[in-house]
Amino acid sequence: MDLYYWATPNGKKCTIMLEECGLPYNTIPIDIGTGAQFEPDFLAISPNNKIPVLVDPDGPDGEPISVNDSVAILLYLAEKTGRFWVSEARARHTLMPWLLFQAAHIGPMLGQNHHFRVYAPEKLPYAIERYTTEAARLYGVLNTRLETHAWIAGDDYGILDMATYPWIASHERQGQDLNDFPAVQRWFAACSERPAVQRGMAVMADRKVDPDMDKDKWQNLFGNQNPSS
Ligand SMILES: N[C@@H](CCC(=O)N[C@@H](CS)C(=O)NCC(=O)O)C(=O)O
Repeated sequence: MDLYYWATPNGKKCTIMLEECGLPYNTIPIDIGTGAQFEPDFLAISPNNKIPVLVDPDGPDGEPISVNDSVAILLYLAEKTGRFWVSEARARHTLMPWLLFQAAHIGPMLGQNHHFRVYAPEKLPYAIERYTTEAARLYGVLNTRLETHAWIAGDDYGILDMATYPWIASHERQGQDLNDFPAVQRWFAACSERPAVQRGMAVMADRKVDPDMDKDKWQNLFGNQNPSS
């Protein structure tokens, strides 16, 4: 399988899952700082010009398939391998809202928080305050869940933990102190101990987005422009 990747939280979710499943994979770097996400070949498999994308030569019908979006990739791999998934209906309907909580809240809000705290050329107090407060609220929601459950979905470690962990890994840059969220801290330590999580987080770690990127890179990533148009 080929994973089109850059070392960001959404990319790392997938390397963690591939490592957890013991699946062989190639990582194909898509340098989102140089605008590689806008190249026509990449847009053909990623219409929203984002990493990650997984290309599996052996899709469900035996034909190649490409899957874009990190959560869709986690679900794809869980279905393909039968691992880190819950087949029982009640457990699945408990997992899905939390998976959407990750996709719709944890990722986008912590991403915006990160943007205004780290990458914005102008430090806007209103935006920093808004997203840091929202991040703290989300950490609180997670903390309440983890006070009564070992893992986010319940008793078992799974794709929900893999989806959330790489975002929480940047807690300091999001202005959050894990001492304020003891259950998240306990869960974070438990995830961190897993060898597959360590391997997944380390993939191309030297290729992460540089907070001190130059103007061109900044424009590619945040300028809302398609450099190829
Ligand atoms: N919902 C998508 C979001 C993916 C996403 O935001 N990818 C970022 C890196 S983490 C990206 O490719 N950014 C490039 C750009 O916006 O031009 C997912 O979970 O995969």
